[in-house]
Amino acid sequence: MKILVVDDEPFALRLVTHQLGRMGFSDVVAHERATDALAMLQSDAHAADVILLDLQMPEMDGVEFVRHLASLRFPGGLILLSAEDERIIETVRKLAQAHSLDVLGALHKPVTSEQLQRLLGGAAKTPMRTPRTEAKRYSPVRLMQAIAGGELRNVYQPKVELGTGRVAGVETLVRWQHPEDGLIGPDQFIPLAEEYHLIDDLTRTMLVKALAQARAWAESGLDLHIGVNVSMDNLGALDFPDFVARALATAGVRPEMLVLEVTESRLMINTLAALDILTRLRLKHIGLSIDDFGTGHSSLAQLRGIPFDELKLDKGFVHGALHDAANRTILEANLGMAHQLGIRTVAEGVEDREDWDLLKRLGCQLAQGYFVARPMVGADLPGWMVEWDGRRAELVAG
Ligand code: G
Ligand code: G
Ligand code: MN
Repeated sequence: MKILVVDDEPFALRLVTHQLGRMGFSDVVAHERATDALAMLQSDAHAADVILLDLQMPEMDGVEFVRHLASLRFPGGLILLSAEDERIIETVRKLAQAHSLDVLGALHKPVTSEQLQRLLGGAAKTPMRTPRTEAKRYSPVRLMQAIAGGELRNVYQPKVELGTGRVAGVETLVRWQHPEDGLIGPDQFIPLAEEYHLIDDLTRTMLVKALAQARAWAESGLDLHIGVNVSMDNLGALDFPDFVARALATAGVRPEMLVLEVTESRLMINTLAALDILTRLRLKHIGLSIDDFGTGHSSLAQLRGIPFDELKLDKGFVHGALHDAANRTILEANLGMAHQLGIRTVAEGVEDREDWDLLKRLGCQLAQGYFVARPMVGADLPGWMVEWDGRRAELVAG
């Protein structure tokens, strides 16, 4: 295994190289200057299987180095080393992972041989990643055909009350059933739809289907809120509230049962129009939810300006929050604030029992996530509810 160590401190560099040598790693290259290490990788991205990277360096710091590694699509493993605060190391780790780098671990300096052994032992077992293939890019014309030709499908993910286990509603999520490529997730076509002004057609198509589904559930005795995602770009068409009102009337669904989940995915282009539209939706008693709350896109300023009645805590803060003091603090603060504003709270990304118990203890009202259920086709919901009834009692007790 070829190991590259990058650290501006000659002493630290010698120490780690020595530790690696004693552990039996002989193919070690050490660089005091990040630029030299980078030059080596630029000529051959496979020059190292694992990089041990110090974060605090004068010429080029670890964050810059990570950015260069990402643009080189470095396929090997990365171990971060730093004497900085744990939270700084964690942030760089997340950044590197977001760049799709294979982060083996992050260590606080000085590192012990045991720590190195553990991380490098793991690296030896997992083969090098093949560089990720770029997501396929569809043409706007193809997407337009898909929308018009009914290739988009709705799936539904339950939102349940943490206090009682009652199923309160669902969120509608779109999928593209592509005849050749199979099932495609929204990340691969929503941005395209926004860019080419197809999002209005897409949203309206989904909404009509979701309302028909809500009506069918209501007729079989299931009284469920139905959430539909709305992009900020939908809020430029001033007839949107009227369209929604007509669609509700046609389907025979009460406006109170619909919740539009708004994410600010791109910069708000026309703020005044958006405010006009959101306010008119509220006047029609349609529910408004602020989605992905806590991320850069959705923030406090919007809570003040727009009459939201539901707040969705972003999954990035939810899963694993029990073991992350910063995320727990953010959750508590946001829940307290929503409570004072009289806004219903939903935690997204509840993936395990620990997440469930924590959110319940913190007084969050609704939970959504893999722990409860994955998104499913509408016909599967009644069957899932039977199964859920079996799990429910135990989760609610205690
Ligand atoms: O479904 P997934 O599980 O992969 O959703 C990924 C993202 O796509 C989420 O942020 C969700 O809000 C968004 N999304 C899903 N369906 C729709 C939709 O119908 N319209 C819009 N605008 N976004 C959607
Ligand atoms: O609208 P939005 O981003 O918030 O939609 C929710 C997204 O999160 C969808 O892509 C959905 O498939 C996904 N999702 C739902 N439950 C979970 C979960 O428990 N964990 C994770 N990581 N993603 C989830
Ligand atoms: Mn959503």
